[in-house]
Amino acid sequence: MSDAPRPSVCPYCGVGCSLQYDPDRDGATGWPGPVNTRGEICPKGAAAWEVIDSDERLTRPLVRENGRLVTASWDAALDRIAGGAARAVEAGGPDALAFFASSNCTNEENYLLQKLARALDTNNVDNCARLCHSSTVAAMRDRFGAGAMTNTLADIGEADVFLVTGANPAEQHPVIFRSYLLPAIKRGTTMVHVDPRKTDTTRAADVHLPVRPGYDIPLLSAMAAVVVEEGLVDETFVAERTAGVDAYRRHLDEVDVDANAELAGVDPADLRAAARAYGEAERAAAFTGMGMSQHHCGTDNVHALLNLALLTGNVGREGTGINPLRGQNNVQGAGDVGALPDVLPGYQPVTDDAARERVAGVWGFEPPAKPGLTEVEMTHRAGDGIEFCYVFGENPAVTEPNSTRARRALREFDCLVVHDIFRTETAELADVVLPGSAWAEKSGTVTNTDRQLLRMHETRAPPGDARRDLAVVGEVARRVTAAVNGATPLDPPEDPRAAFEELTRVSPIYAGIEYDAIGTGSVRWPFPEGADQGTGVLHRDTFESGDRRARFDPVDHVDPVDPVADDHLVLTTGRVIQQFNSGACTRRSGTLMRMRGEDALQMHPGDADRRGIADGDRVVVENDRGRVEAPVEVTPAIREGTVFLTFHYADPLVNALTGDEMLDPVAKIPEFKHSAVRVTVET
Ligand SMILES: Nc1nc2c(c(=O)[nH]1)N[C@H]1C(S)=C(S)[C@@H](COP(=O)(O)OP(=O)(O)OC[C@H]3O[C@@H](n4cnc5c(=O)[nH]c(N)nc54)[C@H](O)[C@@H]3O)O[C@H]1N2
Ligand SMILES: Nc1nc2c(c(=O)[nH]1)N[C@H]1C(S)=C(S)[C@@H](COP(=O)(O)OP(=O)(O)OC[C@H]3O[C@@H](n4cnc5c(=O)[nH]c(N)nc54)[C@H](O)[C@@H]3O)O[C@H]1N2
Ligand code: SF4
Ligand SMILES: [Mo]
Repeated sequence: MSDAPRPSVCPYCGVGCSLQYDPDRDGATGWPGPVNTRGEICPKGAAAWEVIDSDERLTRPLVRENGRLVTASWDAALDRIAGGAARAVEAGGPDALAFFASSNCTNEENYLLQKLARALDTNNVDNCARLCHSSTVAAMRDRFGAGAMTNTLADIGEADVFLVTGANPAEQHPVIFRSYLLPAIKRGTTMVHVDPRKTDTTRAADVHLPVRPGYDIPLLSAMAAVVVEEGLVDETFVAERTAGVDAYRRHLDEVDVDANAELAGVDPADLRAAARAYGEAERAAAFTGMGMSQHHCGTDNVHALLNLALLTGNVGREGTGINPLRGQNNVQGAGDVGALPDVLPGYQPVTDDAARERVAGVWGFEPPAKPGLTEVEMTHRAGDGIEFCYVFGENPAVTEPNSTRARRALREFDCLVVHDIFRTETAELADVVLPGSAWAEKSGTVTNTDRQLLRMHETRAPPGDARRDLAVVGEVARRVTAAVNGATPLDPPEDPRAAFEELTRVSPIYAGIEYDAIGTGSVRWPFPEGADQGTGVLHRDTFESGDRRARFDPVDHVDPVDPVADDHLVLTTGRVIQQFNSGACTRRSGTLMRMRGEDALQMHPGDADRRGIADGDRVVVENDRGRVEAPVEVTPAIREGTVFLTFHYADPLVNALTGDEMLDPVAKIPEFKHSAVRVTVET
């Protein structure tokens, strides 16, 4: 294959910038696409070619022999996988199998992986959206009928007010921040930022509420109470488009704004100013991120935000809405195509008889009706009911909570398969490792944060014996369904166009979209008949649920899981612009490592003084779950009592400290944003 430039999609975040290979630079460069219309990109996009070119790429399959991973032929590796799956089903039935799909991979690849799970008669398939916006999606689907951005990047600039909570788009969604949010702010849009830290996003804010981690519900309820107190309720919207306002108002009557502000750790006057700004705005758009979603009350956090939006009529018009900024380049799509344990493609519940029958009409077999397990639950069942696990493009040894327990569990599987492009920390624990293709080595579609389907175009062949991901999943599907007793044999197409065409026949939200029509542009779901580019603003006259009304859902604060003793600090975790998630790709980029190669624990000067810690000191951060060491960055940018580390590194492995004991009861998301820790100077 020639290196002729062909536009593709950045492999990193959910913004979905178009990239292409530039032979002159021998690297990636921005290409004016549907999102980055001027070809603008961030440092990760600019360094994305280093993933392709890295000499650490997996080029041969590996199998474990006598405790060590050794190179093997594809045939031998696939035989091991088929044998492992057959043994697991023999011993424990189809639910002894587990599949981790990949939000970094295409719709077609994920569609095929979830179909494989279901052909094997299990719904044990999930993707790392579980650790991410599963709570947001649960709350939004419940109330509005769709778990996706209500609005589009093109219209959010019409907002008079942005309410950004638990998100840091300046670093995590840089092109959205620079090309969509900042220009509006420069034109006069007011921004309220809710975050325990001052970040690059906060610099553009008019009001900053440095919330205590885990206390978003009291904060949002107090904002709603101010809206009522000051007569800022959108009475027409509430009367016509909502249900249950009386109970919600009674709930708000009980709210003491000052007491809630104190509980949430913010200045009551600032909270009132934020509420007033949001309530008075003709159009206010909310953006919500991991600071909201990654709590054991993550679903309720988002319910509290939805209540505020309904009370002020900020849904269903340009420049309003609830806009979760999604994670990877295809985390929206991985869910859309059914790589989730409770829904089929297009979010049709597995428990819905009619939906299963419809799907069976295309597949020729009926998927199982019992919802499967979620990612953390599947890990917890390793060696205890689940014996075979296929991990596609994820690195749970670094990214799941309570790493010590997670790594022990990953070793417990009788057969752990890792299908990746690098020999990751998870691959080190595997029985079989399959070398796949990176972003410029595959074609297919991904769905970005504002529901746009974008096409990736292959520029190069994968290195060595590595194969295209769709071909790998296809071959695994052929071998495994042939080996497992009672499975429906699959012989999937290796052409993404054909896979996409089948997907559009199975998934109602993608119905009618044509692969070729996407071209180098985009098409947005939902895609009603006769649509040209799909639907922009959702919930205009009716909610996607089919109802004209959405209900209010009063929620109460629940205390964080970890009790915080006097000598504890609260650890919250997150990201920086130069690194991505487990760092599997960005830690292998020389350019990005030069920009940010070491992690540091952010700590407030007051907390540092009390412990005799100076900027740059190495400290031990520990709790009952684990212990890590890191240098300290003393900074007033973080609220007192709170410390912050990223999870981008295998060392310090911050997830050694996070908990998996109590998951969100609805979305099963773990608590990544609140752990009690002790910090001491290393001796
Ligand atoms: N550069 C970069 N970009 C990325 C990624 C990356 O790793 N690196 N990952 C991608 C992925 S998978 C995702 S999901 C998105 C995530 O994007 P974001 O949602 O922006 O991610 P985080 O940095 O985890 O969390 C955002 C903010 O929440 C704050 N926070 C912590 N606790 C609380 C709390 O209790 N309440 C509130 N209100 N805020 C709190 C943190 O201080 C942090 O600044 O980014 C995507 N983009
Ligand atoms: N403490 C803490 N932990 C967290 C979070 C947090 O905020 N704090 N955030 C959570 C969130 S939001 C998320 S989304 C998860 C992310 O968790 P993961 O999905 O486990 O993390 P990634 O590093 O994105 O893993 C992607 C893997 O896919 C591989 N890969 C990339 N491109 C391709 C490809 O084209 N083909 C194949 N086959 N492989 C590919 C990479 O090498 C990498 O190993 O982490 C969660 N963990
Ligand atoms: S903003 Fe996101 S999609 Fe765009 S170049 Fe940066 S990492 Fe890639
Ligand atoms: Mo994520």
